[in-house]
Amino acid sequence: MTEYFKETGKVQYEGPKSDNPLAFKFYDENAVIGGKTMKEHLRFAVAYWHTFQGTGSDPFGKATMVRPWDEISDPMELAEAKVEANFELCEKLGVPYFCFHDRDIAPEGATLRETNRNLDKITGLIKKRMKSGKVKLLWGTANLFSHPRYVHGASTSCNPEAFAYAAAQVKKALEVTKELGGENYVFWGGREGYETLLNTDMKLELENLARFLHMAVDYAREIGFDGQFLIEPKPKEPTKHQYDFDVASVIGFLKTYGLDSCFKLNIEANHATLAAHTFQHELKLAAINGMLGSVDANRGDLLLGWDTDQFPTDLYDTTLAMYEILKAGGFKKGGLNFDAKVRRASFEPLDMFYAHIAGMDAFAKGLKAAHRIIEDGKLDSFISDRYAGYKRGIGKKITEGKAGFAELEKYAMAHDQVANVSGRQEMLETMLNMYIQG
Ligand code: XUL
Ligand code: CO
Repeated sequence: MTEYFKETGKVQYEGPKSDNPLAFKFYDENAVIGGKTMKEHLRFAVAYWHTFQGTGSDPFGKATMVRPWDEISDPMELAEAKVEANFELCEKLGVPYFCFHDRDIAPEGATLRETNRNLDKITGLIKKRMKSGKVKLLWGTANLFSHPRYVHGASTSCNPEAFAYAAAQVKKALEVTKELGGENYVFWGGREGYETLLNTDMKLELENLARFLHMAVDYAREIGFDGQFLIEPKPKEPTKHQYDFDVASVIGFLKTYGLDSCFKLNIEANHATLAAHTFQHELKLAAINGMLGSVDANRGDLLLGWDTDQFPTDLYDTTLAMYEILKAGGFKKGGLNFDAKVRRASFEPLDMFYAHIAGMDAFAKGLKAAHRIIEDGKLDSFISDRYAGYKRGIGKKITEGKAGFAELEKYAMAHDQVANVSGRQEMLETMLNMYIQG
């Protein structure tokens, strides 16, 4: 078997004092935190698209990535090489999962039939490599946005032929995901949005999107796929307005069309910030609605208005994300998928290792800090004390639905000097710093 990443062996945990950039400082997969190992808590996944399909090209320049499979020109041979490279990378990093789009793992053929044959062949190869059980599939999805047939969208296209093709593609992607034991199936609305309402029937497009998702749910039942369906919100890019804008709009959409019991959300950090929310906001909103499914772990750049998909290294973000995830009971089927790419100038294969190690360590540190916050209980009790008024007197009547405007007016007439106490934001931010510093 070819070894693709010869510069690195299995990445080891060396602890916080190590200065070896190819070792973990905080991620010790067997360390137990709150009754679960770090590996069980964090459920890391490698994203096939960025890691094995990313070239470093941007609108201003060509590919820069130097990869050990660069010499292979036959598309199927290349796909096979990438399968081997994926398992080698995951095993060396100790990442237990990977995620893919159908078109990441196998090339399109001249016809849909040939494309499906390519996919079957690579699926067979992946299945063989998965036998050791070390690396599993967190989720599969279909790429319904790259090919020009999806120029007007897929399930929200004005063209029913594109709708039908997308249905055939998702049908096959569901079969492949099931075959590989995928724990979830993701819908990210690639081009499901619009550029201008001057040419768009928004009502029909939204209804068709809902019809499409119902068809997927029905088909999953038919074939016995019991993975979790996930929707990944994003407000813009590639379309000006994406229908799955943010957590709030997706929950509203799912409820409107009777899909809320079949879906949870896959929250991506950079998509949250593009929607002008924090990552924590999106996680919290999904969690309090019982819809926190999985996470695309990355980060954006506050100075840039697009999806930079950087590896997550901000400890405030990882701590607050893990705080929300732990408060929601931890991941069930979901995990932390590094939907992240190395920068264009980080073009050597070794950079892929540095990047994943950085992300894994940042989340391990975040997990530890979040666990301390919860164990300590000070933050939780601060919040519960802040709302304690709703546990007694008039507050209790409000939350129990026992007071209306007339009674509240009577109360306010008798208590018209409203007294408040400080929100103590700066004190709490200092506490957060202390938890992160450990
Ligand atoms: C695009 C994005 C996708 C989804 C899967 O911004 O995040 O890669 O995660 O289609
Ligand atoms: Co994503």
